[in-house]
Amino acid sequence: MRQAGRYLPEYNATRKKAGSFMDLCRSSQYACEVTMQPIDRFGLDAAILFSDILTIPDAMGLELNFVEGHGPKFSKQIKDEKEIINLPDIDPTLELKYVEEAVSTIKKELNGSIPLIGFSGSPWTLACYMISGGSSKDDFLTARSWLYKKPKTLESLLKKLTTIIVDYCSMQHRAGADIIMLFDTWGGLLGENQFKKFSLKYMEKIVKDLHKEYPKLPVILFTKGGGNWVSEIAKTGCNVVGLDWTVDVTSVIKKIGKLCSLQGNLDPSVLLGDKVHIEKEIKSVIDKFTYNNFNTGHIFNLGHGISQFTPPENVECLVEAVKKYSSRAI
Ligand code: 1CP
Repeated sequence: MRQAGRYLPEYNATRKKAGSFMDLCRSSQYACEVTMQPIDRFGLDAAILFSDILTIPDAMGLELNFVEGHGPKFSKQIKDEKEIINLPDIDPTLELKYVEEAVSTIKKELNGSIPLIGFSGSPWTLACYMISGGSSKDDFLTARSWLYKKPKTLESLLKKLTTIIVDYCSMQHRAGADIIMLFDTWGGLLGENQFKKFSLKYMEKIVKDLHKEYPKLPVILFTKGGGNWVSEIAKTGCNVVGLDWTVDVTSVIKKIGKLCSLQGNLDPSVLLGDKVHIEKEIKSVIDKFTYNNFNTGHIFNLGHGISQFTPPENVECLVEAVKKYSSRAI
């Protein structure tokens, strides 16, 4: 959840050296350097590749830029079926070779100490950005209008992205990623039927295709705002369901039992509070996962991205509290 990022002064220094955000992602040395920063500072139990979900649309020719204070913006926007047909069927081992190089550089640096998580955006979440031309102030209304105005066109884009994402995640795994996480950040904007038809179906295909080739590869699915659909998400065959902080963990455990492990659930804004509250909230999250001797596993994590205004010492406090209370839970 952006464990390397703008809340760390050392990240800001490397980003400045790199030039732009995309230059940082494209350099395997810099990407490795920032991936290792939170590991070295906090002693975390897993590393996550430093990159972004928008590398795929960038490689498909949409040209990604990060404008200071405005978030991601593409030079081109997908407007109709013809443009989707004209989008290249990219081969990640060529157009996204820099990600493969970043993964293998990080893997070497980690030297087997902790696992490395690779990732991709979900097809629906990538489509949201591609159709809206970047980040959105209206909950991706243009992309959501396609659900009803141009469902077939939307489906052709989702299908194309699904194939690329399977290849992209396979490439990361072969280069050294031990786990793959799919970020379905905007799945929660969908109604139930639309979620199943336009997001879940494609994530399920990705999980199945990855497991066909790599049966033991753990796959984490995280749908922000997907608390109502945890059972359906768990039934895709994924190994872990990521939870945001709005879900009722006890009812999630009752629904999915031992089908999957769970990850997440801490509200990132807790880290803006004082240390007494941080420790109390962490204990409370961990306690919920020990309900009724539930023992299929909980990966402690935030329920979404860390705020850039988080004091790094509060993350230190988080790590200490997780170690204190989770050792008690084992
Ligand atoms: O200027 C900067 O330095 C940019 C800040 C930043 C960072 C640190 C961005 C731009 N991306 C990242 C890294 C990043 N993004 C990681 C690295 C690994 C980690 O440490 O966790 C990952 C996994 C992502 C994934 C990502 N990017 C998602 C899915 C997760 C989530 O937060 O929901 C999304 C939606 C993006 C798009 C994106 N990239 C960056 C920003 C600020 C955004 C959100 C834009 C928006 O919609 O408003």
